[in-house]
Amino acid sequence: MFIDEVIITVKAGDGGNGCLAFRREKFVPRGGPSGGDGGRGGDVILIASQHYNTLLHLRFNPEHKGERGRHGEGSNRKGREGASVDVAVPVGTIVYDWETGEVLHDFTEPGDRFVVARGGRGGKGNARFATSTHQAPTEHEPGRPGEEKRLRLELKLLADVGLVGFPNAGKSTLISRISAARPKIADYPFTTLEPNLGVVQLPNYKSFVVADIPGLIEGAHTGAGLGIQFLRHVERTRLLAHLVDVSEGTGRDPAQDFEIIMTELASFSEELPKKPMIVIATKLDAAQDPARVDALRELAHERGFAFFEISSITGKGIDELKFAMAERVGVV
Ligand SMILES: Nc1nc2c(ncn2[C@@H]2O[C@H](COP(=O)(O)OP(=O)(O)OP(=O)(O)O)[C@@H](O)[C@H]2O)c(=O)[nH]1
Ligand SMILES: [Mg+2]
Repeated sequence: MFIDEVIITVKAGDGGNGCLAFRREKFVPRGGPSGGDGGRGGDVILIASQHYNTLLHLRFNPEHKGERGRHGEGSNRKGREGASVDVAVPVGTIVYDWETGEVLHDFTEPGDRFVVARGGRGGKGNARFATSTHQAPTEHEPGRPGEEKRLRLELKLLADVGLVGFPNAGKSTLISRISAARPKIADYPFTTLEPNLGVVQLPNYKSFVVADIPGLIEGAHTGAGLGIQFLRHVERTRLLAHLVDVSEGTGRDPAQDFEIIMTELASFSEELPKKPMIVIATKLDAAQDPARVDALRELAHERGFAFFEISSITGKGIDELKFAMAERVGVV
């Protein structure tokens, strides 16, 4: 299972209480007020780290607390500040307030820091309340509570290439062919229920990441099939690879399939159809009628998309495709 969402609670440290004290010393009659301020509570800070690719580590560790500030003490001693706590999240994590749904932060750069819960201020000690007409104040404040929040962290898969297409188009088969990913493959629709990531290694020791997501069908944007929410996983890819099954087995027209998917992409967001895209005719080994491939190729070219023909069974076109993807995501 690929974990891409987790709910955590963060609680910054409470401020320490201000102190109530008076200076008491031999030979110093009526020593003034000397209660120190409480220390500030520690923050909870989220930090984007390249050492994590998933949110899994937070799933098993869902509570993070800043240290409480120490109370103020006599002799005007201020309480020590509570230590902050750092929580590492992968680059690409989006932080939502669980209650309001508001986006609090979007981590795009490694090392990016965001104070998600601020520590409470320390209370003032009674020494702070002294004035010329009020020389023996007994007022002192309690520390303020640290912020406490429930957060929903969402990680959009940072894939370079997103595979989209109808169920059974051969998306999972392709990713298993070009990467070490071994998703479930079967001849029924909606085999893939969760996105799969695959790392494609190139001979130049570079690599890129491909995301295989559940298939789309007509009306997916209204909830048909598995819906279109999985498209958020390919929203940030640099390239969409649109797979169209051109074999007769579908009982559908490939050109029409292509249009249906384009409509669904557009219903997800305006940006998605504007992304660089390549069109891939799949299952060439099982396509009898070349006219089906020709029509799709023509349509793709008309729209300005590069067109590829592959068979994941025979291996036809796979290497060229891999290279073309690598080129388009800038790793060759
Ligand atoms: N003949 C032939 N069959 C293929 C080819 N690629 C995939 N298939 C078959 O097509 C069926 C569906 O393949 P999947 O890779 O599971 O398709 P998918 O696009 O991931 O489908 P969903 O996960 O349901 O969206 C399987 O039975 C595969 O064996 C191919 O190049 N040629
Ligand atoms: Mg699949």
